Amino acid sequence: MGTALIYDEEMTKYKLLWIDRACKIEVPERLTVSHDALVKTGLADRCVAVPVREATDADILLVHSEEYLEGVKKTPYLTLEELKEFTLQYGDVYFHPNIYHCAKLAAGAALQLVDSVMTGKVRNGMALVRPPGHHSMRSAACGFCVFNNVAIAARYAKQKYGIKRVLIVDWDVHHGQGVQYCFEDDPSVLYFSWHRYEHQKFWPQLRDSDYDCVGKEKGAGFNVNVPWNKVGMKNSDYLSVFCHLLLPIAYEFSPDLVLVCAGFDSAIGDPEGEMRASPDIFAHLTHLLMNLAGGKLCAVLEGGYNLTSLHQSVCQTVQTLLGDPAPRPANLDGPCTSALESLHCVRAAHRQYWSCLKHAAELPSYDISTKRIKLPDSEEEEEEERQKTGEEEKSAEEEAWPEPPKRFSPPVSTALLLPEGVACPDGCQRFSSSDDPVLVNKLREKFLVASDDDLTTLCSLTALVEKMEKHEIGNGLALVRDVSMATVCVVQHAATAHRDRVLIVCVGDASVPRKGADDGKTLLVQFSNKESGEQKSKFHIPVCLHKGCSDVSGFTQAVLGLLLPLGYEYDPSLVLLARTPGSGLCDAAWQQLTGLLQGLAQGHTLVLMQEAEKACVGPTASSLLGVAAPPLGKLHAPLPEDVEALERLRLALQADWKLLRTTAPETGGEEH
Ligand code: Q9C
Ligand code: ZN
Repeated sequence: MGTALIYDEEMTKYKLLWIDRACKIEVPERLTVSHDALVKTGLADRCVAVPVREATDADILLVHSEEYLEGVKKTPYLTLEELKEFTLQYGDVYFHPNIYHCAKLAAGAALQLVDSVMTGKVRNGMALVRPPGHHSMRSAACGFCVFNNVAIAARYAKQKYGIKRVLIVDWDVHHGQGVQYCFEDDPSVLYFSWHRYEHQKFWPQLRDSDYDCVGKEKGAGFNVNVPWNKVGMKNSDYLSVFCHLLLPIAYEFSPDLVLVCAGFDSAIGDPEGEMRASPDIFAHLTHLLMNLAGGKLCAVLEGGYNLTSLHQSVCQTVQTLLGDPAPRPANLDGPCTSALESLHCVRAAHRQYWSCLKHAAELPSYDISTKRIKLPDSEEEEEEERQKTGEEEKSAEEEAWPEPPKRFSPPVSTALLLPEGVACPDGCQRFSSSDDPVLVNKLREKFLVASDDDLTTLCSLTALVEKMEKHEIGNGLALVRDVSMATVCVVQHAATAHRDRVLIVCVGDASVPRKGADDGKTLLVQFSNKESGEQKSKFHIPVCLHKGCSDVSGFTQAVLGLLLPLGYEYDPSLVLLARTPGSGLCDAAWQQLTGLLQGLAQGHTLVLMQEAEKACVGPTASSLLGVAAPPLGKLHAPLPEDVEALERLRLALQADWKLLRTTAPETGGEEH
């Protein structure tokens, strides 16, 4: 199943017709450079081109008032002076004789995307649109937005397809207040937004954008705001919020559809956002959402004003939607203090609504720098303030950043090493290697108890890992007699062949000897129900769940809040996922794990399963091929003893692993 790309040149055919400092960045080239880049990289060709359509009055009225629609309808016939006048009612937006037409196409594009995904024509997709939508309100244009494309799409999807829950992820650097206002009392639409806030000093300067605006009445808990109080947020800050806030809530919510307000002004180089996340972070943000809602994800362009960072980010997003492995994320040096303060506050504000956050710390008692500041009351005061703080008109300093790393999509996606008589699922390659007698002898010396059959398997495994190193094969699955022996063999091979780091994830009680293995070349995370006593090393992390992995909620919590951040910070070049019988893990949770882990190590995951687990070959192979895992359903509260144990573990490890932090150090320093 493919990826839809929706674009129409018509949406480049309006522009700012007068001088307006606030609006001059919203240019037609935003769309042309994005689309050109998709064409030039060959990504556009790999997508299913879906035509736009005009949203109908009925579509638009799902969100907007009749008076407002009627007003906008007249704009094509206004003179320049009248257009300026019309524009003046609203903030930071401009009108043009062709913008009504484009706004109908933008909203219609979002609806076409929803239709393509909901009818199963494609798995997911992206719509490149202008004007953007998330600031526009029931009766007002705002922030370059005319109609609220994504809000309309959410209402439309619920109405037309009868779906119960929609998740809207707004990773644009501005707060989509229009989306918030539309759904703030509606528990069926969960709205998440992070945004530059600076204690309410940044546009749109709303009290409503702060972390304590959690939704109203029945919708309380279904509006999640992450205010950034400093500029310069980086990859670590974004990933921390995903792992410790958005994903746990999203999995608990269990959406039927994910809509993304995909603005890229949150990337480095953007003059509005002034953040420092690299364009390739969007590959990870996208990937991390792709196993929700059975993979039904619709991304709709919002902001993004640095043309270079914009097209790079768009390509990263689309390439990930197409299923190509994400590049290894760079510079994950942990979240900054200000980001941690924000994260802490949001988690505290939402702990009463989400069982995954029950254990989150309460609001910080120290003098939080997230306190709101007094806004200047008048423009004169504002000017005074500016002079005091020496804030000059910022010269558009051109920031340089490296091109996003090359993304490999190996000629063979998934190779399986299966005993004779076990069928190879469609789409995978059955892996066979001829025995290399020299290697067999070497292995025989190391594995004295190995049978001839075992040695053949180990030999093939070694060859498989080598092909993964060379990016000839993406990922693999081996069904073996002895998972522990196979794990040791792969790790030993990986250690000698210049593999820098291997993340070993064990589900069940495979015993992996750790003698002299705490040199950082491997990180072992083991899920089981065996109490293991003291934490011994930062590179050996036993995760004990009372019912093993059979409690899906506890397991999911451990994967999202512990394994993923550890994995991202460790940044392995290979992930070994070993599974032994009796783990109690259901197929859906296993597939979620397999899917999520492929965001690491450029998708190089090698799954090792005991022969007795052969019923699981099909589901595993499908996850490795990039098919979205089935939803886990709405999650109940995890066992309190598991939550406590996980929290203890996280606290114990956060000195060594910065991505595990969810609160700022008490000093609340000013430094980044
Ligand atoms: N420098 C979108 O990204 N101007 N809209 C703010 C403060 C309005 C952004 C001025 C920015 C609107 C969709
Ligand atoms: Zn924006």
